[in-house]
Amino acid sequence: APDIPVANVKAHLSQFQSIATANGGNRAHGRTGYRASLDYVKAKLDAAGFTTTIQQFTSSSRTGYNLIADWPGGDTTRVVMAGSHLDSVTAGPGINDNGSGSAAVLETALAVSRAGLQPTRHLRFAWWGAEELGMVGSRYYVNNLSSTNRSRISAYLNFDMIGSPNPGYFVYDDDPTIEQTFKTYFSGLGVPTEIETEGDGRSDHAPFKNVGIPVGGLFSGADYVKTSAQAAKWGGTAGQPFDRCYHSSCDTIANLNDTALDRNADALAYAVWTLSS
Ligand code: DTR
Ligand code: CA
Ligand code: ZN
Ligand code: ZN
Ligand code: ZN
Repeated sequence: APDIPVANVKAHLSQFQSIATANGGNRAHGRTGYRASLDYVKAKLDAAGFTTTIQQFTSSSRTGYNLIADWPGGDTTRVVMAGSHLDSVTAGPGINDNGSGSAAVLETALAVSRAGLQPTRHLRFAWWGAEELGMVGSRYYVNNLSSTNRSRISAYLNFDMIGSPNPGYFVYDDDPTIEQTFKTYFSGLGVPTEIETEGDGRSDHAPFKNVGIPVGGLFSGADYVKTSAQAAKWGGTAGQPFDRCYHSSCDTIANLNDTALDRNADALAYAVWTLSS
């Protein structure tokens, strides 16, 4: 798998920051900043040769949107998906939550295009709307899959908060094969990981898991506090939250740890390359 340039990921995050600033300070469901974020991501993918689809839904009497991007080719009876929610809370620009996941998934998709990757399995990328309202967009997507199309999804990888300023390195403990793929990558870096336990039912992998699709993902921590043992192995500050700006107005472009963002983006690419061939 290629190295994902963290500068490219940060460039997308700067765009999300500018979009929030130009749209009332957020990128929340039903607000102009959300659709502007989606239009930015879609334009990049269209230019890179993806087949993009916007899926519309209603939540809290406002229109929401999922963006689905298919990389042409591969065995469409075996689909590997990677996704992240694109919406923020109304309190702020949502750069770590979840611009970080959205930007890393976007840059990985663009790396697939740059490489002209021809995976054995079909690759599909997704940016979900209205996760903050209760995983509304991802649930809508899963609920609207035919049973045939649902059975064709062999893996869903989720990335929700992967650049936390006081980062931990958590790997979802759901599907063992997917978990091992991520753990192999991080052990190659010499970075210890912990299993992600608090998140089941709290992000967009839940609707996929609920219908029996193998899921996995990465997480750098939210409002929980980093222990001294965790600070000893990961650095950062014990006794402080992994992200003290979680769901706050200070979740801006300054609310990131670039090393965590870089490592997680590279792990994302490694998993996409490995699991799709
Ligand atoms: N609920 C997510 C943030 C979140 C909190 N714990 C986890 C665990 C795994 C993934 C995500 C999360 C949100 O606020 O978007
Ligand atoms: Ca990198
Ligand atoms: Zn959130
Ligand atoms: Zn989130
Ligand atoms: Zn889990």
